[in-house]
Amino acid sequence: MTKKHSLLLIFWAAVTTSMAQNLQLNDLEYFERQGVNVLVFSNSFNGGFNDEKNSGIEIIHHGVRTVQGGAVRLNNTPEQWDLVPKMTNRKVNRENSSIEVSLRYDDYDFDSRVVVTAKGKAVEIAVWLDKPVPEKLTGEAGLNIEFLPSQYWLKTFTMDGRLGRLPRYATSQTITRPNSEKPRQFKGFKTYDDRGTGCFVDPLPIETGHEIIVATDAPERMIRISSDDAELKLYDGRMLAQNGWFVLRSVLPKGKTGKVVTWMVEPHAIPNWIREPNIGFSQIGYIPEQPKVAVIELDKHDTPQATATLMRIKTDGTTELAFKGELKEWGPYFKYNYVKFDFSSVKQPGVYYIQYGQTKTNDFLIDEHVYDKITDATTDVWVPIHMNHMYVTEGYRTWHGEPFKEGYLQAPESDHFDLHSQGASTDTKYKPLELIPGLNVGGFFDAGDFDIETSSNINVVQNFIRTWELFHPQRDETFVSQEQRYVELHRPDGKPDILQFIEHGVLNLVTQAEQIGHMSQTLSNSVLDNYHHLGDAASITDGLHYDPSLKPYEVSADGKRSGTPDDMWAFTTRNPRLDLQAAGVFTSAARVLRGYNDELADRAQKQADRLRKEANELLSKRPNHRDRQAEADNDWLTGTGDGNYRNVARNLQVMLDSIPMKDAAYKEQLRPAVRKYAEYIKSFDRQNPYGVPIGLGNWAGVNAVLNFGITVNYAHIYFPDIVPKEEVYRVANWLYGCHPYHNYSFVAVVGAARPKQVFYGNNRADFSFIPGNVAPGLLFRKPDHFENYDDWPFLWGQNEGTIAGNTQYIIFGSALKNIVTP
Ligand SMILES: [Ca+2]
Ligand SMILES: [Ca+2]
Ligand SMILES: [Ca+2]
Repeated sequence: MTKKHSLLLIFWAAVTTSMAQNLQLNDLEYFERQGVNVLVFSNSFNGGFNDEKNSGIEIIHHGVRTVQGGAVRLNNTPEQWDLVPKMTNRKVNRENSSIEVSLRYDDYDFDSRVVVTAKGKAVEIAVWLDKPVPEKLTGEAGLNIEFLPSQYWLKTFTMDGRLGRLPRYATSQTITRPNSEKPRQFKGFKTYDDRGTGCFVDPLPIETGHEIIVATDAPERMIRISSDDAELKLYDGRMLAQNGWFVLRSVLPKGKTGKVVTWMVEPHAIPNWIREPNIGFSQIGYIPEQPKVAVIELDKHDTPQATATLMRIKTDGTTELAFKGELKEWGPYFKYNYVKFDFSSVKQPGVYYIQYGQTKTNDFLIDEHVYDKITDATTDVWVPIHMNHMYVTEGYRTWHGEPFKEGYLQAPESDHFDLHSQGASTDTKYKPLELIPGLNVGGFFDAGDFDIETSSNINVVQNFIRTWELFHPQRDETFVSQEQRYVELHRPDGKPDILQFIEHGVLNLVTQAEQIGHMSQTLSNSVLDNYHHLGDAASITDGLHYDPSLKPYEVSADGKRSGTPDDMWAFTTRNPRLDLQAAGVFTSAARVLRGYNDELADRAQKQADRLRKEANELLSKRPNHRDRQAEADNDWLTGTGDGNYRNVARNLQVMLDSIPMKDAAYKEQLRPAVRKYAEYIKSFDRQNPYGVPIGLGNWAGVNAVLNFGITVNYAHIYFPDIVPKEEVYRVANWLYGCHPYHNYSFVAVVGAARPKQVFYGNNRADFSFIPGNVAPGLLFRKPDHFENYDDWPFLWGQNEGTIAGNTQYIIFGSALKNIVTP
């Protein structure tokens, strides 16, 4: 090689290295350098729930999505129900290394463009206007970006050289302004109760200036943002809403067009940063005979080790090598690489941890009894806490008083929030806002909110009935008195808890059928300002009947009525398919409750017969269209078509469930379908390193994973020769820690060494959890990122437990316990 050539090579090597340090627009259409991803509307705002804190310009900083919400917004600190821009266009310009999005607010006929351009290690974010900001929005519309509080609180920052520290709790200052100045919120609803003042609260900035460096004390979080043409203002979004983020914004100037605001944003990158390996394993541990395979998630710049070790912690506290094994490569899945560590050969009961390179896991058990208590926290704690219309107490703590004592009003016509609506007709004998008597009885809170979602409550009762009929759990750890409307945890009362839960669910559903005439869509909040309630459920409403003849906040002389329109509503638009579902569950409930509560069993049977008859009549009047999906599903089972997996699994589940009621010939007929299902189970080993159906939706996929787990369990119970026992551990492994992002258990379950610490329960403002909860799990952010925050509970798509999902978990767990410890 000549000297000239080698110099050229050195020159090119230098250019490539410095290029590699710069942000590059990659094939997945985001800006990337090692340790930093800048996404520009890979995920756009969602119309159903508005600001889910998952959209706009986002930064994934050393593996954690710490910045989002970059967009033109209309508020200093946008709340969930503030308006979000609709993305009307997205253009990727590879020549300029830029991404341009067009944003529109229909409510204000306001269009803007945001152009993000790579400039060395930074991106320039610029707002362009073809027409000036509308009069109504001047001073309100601005370029915003949001920082995840749990990753930024207690970190230092400088603004134009002035020092500060981001606060752990929000205590900055606010002003009030006339409601007329507040930009419209979702469908015209209001997130706040102004207590008759006619004013809304607006936070004041913590700091203002032209250059901010956040997290000067934490290189993995440090970001420098500067603007020559606009003032930067730093706000604390938690002043208005506990799920708010730190917000940096620049108000768009009045009367200007063209490039109106320009920011330079430079996220610091730790040189040659490589993400620490995530060793996925079951935090609940393993029984000696089960397969034991850890899945190790590796940065794409990481070089896989050849081996990993399993260490045993002896009873004297010293450790010894239990097993050293070769790693098997699985390969890439989205942004990471995966290898597997199989230590199935280790069967000696004991306390262990896995060591891979420098990374050690926490310890876990290998023992016969690791699955014994997996449903106890859910049945003994989570479920009774979600019993509506009851006072619920545990030891010294009251979880909530008796909610909604004033009952439920007939909903007027409404295009509502939380995906609810009421049609023009009430479909009942009640006038809009008339009290429907008796509905404040029984039922379960939906999830992190407090409505009774009727179809979910039907699922809940079904799930309990299936659990009861299959396993007859006699567990009695809960005192339930319908007469006293009182529930006490950990106090046995001589009655199996599951029967009491079935009774509680049926009480609400049967009363709906009796009082409304059919099933409601939901019993839910009438006003948005109490829908986001965090605290005692009994304080959501004032407990007094709403009387429109009184002024708001005024109470009648007899103390029974108030002028505050906070009463809950029953949404009653008739849905005969929902009525049929209810009829089905009432029939099973009548069977189960017979001999336990005959009066309720009779009521359930009566409503089952009536609803079935009426629903079938209503449906027969509808135009008759063939159910093509059912046909396709059937084809799948008989091996002649593709079908849809979810339906197939559901249908197979129904067939498996009916085996005990049918003869041997029926069971034999199912063999081909179960064989096909067994192949289907195996197909997940090729789809992803974890071997379960991983969902990519806006709600992480735990329901699909649990459904899968339940069907696998039942297929094994009835056809162990086709679906062997080792298959039943797939879903358990996933739930209890063998999954991407981190290795914490998604279930706040008894026995797990490291459960998740925060969930989106109704106590989420305390960064806590309700024991026994199951998180939705890994939320997929386009184009290639899985996420489950364990320091920030507020994203429901990854952290909210639901009553239907958690009772589904009880079936899954009961079946698994039954299989592994007969
Ligand atoms: Ca709800
Ligand atoms: Ca009991
Ligand atoms: Ca009230």
